[in-house]
Amino acid sequence: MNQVILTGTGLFTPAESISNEELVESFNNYVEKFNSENAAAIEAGEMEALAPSSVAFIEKASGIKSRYVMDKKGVLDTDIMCPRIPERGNDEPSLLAEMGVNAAKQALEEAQLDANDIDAVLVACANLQRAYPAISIEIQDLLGIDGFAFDMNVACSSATFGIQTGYDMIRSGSAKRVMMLNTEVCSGHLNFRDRDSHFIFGDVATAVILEDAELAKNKQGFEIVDTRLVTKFSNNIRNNFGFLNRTAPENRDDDDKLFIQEGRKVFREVSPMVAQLITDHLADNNLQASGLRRMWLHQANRNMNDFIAKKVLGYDPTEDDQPTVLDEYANTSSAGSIIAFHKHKDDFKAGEMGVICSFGAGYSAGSVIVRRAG
Ligand code: CO8
Repeated sequence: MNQVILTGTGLFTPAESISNEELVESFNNYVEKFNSENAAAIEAGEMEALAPSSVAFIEKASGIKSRYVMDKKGVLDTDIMCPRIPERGNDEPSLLAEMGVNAAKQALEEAQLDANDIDAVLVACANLQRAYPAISIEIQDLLGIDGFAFDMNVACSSATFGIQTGYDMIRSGSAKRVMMLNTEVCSGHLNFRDRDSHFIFGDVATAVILEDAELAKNKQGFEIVDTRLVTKFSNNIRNNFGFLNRTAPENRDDDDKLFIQEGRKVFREVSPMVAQLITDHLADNNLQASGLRRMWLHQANRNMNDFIAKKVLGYDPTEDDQPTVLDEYANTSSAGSIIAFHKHKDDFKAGEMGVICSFGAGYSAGSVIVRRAG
């Protein structure tokens, strides 16, 4: 089997950011307007008044302080509460492809590669903007890459599933160099009128380059030691958007055609599942948690990550053990663990080990053990 090394990462961050204060002000204006427009029905007990959101709740429950978005104005406009992103012509690059190309160029630079050195492109994400042609094939074309490309969706876990897919391809010899991208416009699938979830997500794109270690020019990369994936069906995080919606037009715009979740249940069920996955994965590789320099966890919830890291490490994790980016980026679905890795990997010394771990809808979770080369 060929050795595989991760030699570059890239991050595209949208220009606009929304603070909790701005988001809550907009939400509460909407609530006030709704309640006053429906005052008679609420008074008569025919309708429930909406409750306001709160900055203090959001920060305590999730750790999120702000999020980047592709369109701030539409999200904050109480008459719209949705990003407004003009449709592009078929001869223009799509939004996701454009974001992905931006992240890809950075990753190529770090890997000291040209686009035509790559022979497979994977887009692994939760929010694909169209059915086909694949966004990955469009990115392949925009960058001038030969070979092949395909899209895959394992919701928030997509990055580790994408890394394992690329790792397996390189180990078996079906590709030598793989580009794996996570392109997310989560704001397009978020119900900004839902108090329970309006604060959760943000937009971003990340990229990772995986190579056959013998070919790598960047010798300072991270060897992939091993990967492991797990899935278990659950309806607790769900989005029923899809091509069959038009066949039942009476339900086409219902809330379940956007992100919905039972957040408490997700927290309770997924956290132990992820801690067990990492613990078992380390043990099966004859590794101790004490040998880990860092964990780059999926960025959904600060308290969830503290729980997982404490369970794995056996003590309260520091910011250095388990860095947080969700305070600035919010939950960026598939991209979260890769943003954390991108921003917090350069201080690693040769031989130091870490775990990239993503988890989410499905349920699904993935663990990738890496060791700094060089
Ligand atoms: N402001 C003030 N109060 C609020 C608010 C608010 N905005 N929202 C809820 N409350 C209230 C509730 O009404 C409740 O009140 P009461 O106790 O009186 O009933 C109280 O606060 C507590 O509510 P919760 O129990 O819901 O609060 P939690 O402490 O559980 O926190 C979280 C809620 C933050 C959602 C938390 O449960 C969480 O983060 N869970 C994990 C979520 C998670 O990891 N999900 C993964 C989803 S990602 C994925 O895989 C899908 C990707 C798809 C991308 C789609 C893009 C859009």
